[in-house]
Amino acid sequence: MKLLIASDVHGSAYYCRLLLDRLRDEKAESLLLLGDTLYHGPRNALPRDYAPMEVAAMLNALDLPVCSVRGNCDAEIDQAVLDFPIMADCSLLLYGNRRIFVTHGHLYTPEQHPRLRPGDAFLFGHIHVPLCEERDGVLILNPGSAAIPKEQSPHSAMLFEDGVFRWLDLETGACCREHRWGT
Ligand SMILES: [Mn+2]
Repeated sequence: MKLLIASDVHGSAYYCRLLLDRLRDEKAESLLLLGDTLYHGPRNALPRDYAPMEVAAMLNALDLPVCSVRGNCDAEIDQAVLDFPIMADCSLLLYGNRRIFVTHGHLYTPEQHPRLRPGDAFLFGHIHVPLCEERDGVLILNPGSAAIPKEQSPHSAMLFEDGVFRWLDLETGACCREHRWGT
């Protein structure tokens, strides 16, 4: 399974298009979104080519499984225009005997989440900064933001395949970081 993981598209048609270019070029088999997909949010400046309905149309047209959790900027009306479920506050992915706890990051945080075992991972968005570090044996992961990166980070997303996480710069397609989680 090759999975593309992205967060915080915030209605940018430009960066959504780059994300789907990576999805195609990398031949990813599914797309996991970590929330804040359509609405820019009142505290953010408008991202490049802000066009929430164009983003919805691009995502709805994908011919592969799209999964998402709900971000703090995602509301019922966003769900009404998206063809895949976005309203869950968290979800779990199983990878062998490991669990990946998936959430946006405003309700559960790396500091506060249901107990995970060493070897599990906590995957979130929300802070718009890529992250890869281990805390108490739990791998803390963040793909960064596709549209509104913060702290001088690139517009980014993350690939997961065969126990390896790779961070991609959406504008160049280059891999900017890699973490081998093992099998
Ligand atoms: Mn956000």
